[in-house]
Amino acid sequence: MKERIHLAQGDLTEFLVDAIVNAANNSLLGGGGVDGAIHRQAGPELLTECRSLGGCETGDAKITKGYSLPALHVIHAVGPVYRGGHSGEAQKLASCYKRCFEVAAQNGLKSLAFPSISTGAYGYPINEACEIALRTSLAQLKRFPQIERTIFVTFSGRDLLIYAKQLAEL
Ligand code: AR6
Repeated sequence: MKERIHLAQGDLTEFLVDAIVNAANNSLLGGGGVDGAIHRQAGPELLTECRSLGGCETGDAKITKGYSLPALHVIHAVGPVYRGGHSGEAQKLASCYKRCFEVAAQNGLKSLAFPSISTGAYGYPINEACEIALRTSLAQLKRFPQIERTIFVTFSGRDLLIYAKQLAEL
């Protein structure tokens, strides 16, 4: 399964894959961080489609087209705000990744690129979030052999090293 996981450092909005995953909020109407970057690159049609979706629960994900992005689609996932770790955050974050794979499979997608969901504005500690991201994704890749390529894209070199270390240890 691990051979279908790749790591990269850079700007998620530049990746040419079937879908990039957005670290969105419940409104799905845009924000800062990777969400802001995705909306800027995709153009205003993305917001128009997002308005029609009626928001999204924490731990769930919804798909749109990618518009002016190189990626064909955007899967908007809503991660939990980190409140110390005893408010179901781990389960909600795992659910986010799981739902992204389910939505990707339902739409016949073969390649996905993820940001590190919840680890920016939402404050999730990177080490814990990274372990959840990798473990959940490995389990989902087992379920969905048709998903050929999953890339975890980190903004910082430090985060990339954490992903590389944890992936090697799995
Ligand atoms: N490419 C790759 N990674 C990025 C990029 C990018 N262009 N920009 C930021 N990151 P965040 P969250 C990294 O805050 O914590 C928004 O306002 C960033 O360094 O984007 O899930 C939404 O609307 C961090 O490692 O998402 C929500 O309200 C990771 O992406 C809220 O923020 C996630 O940081 C969601 O917060």
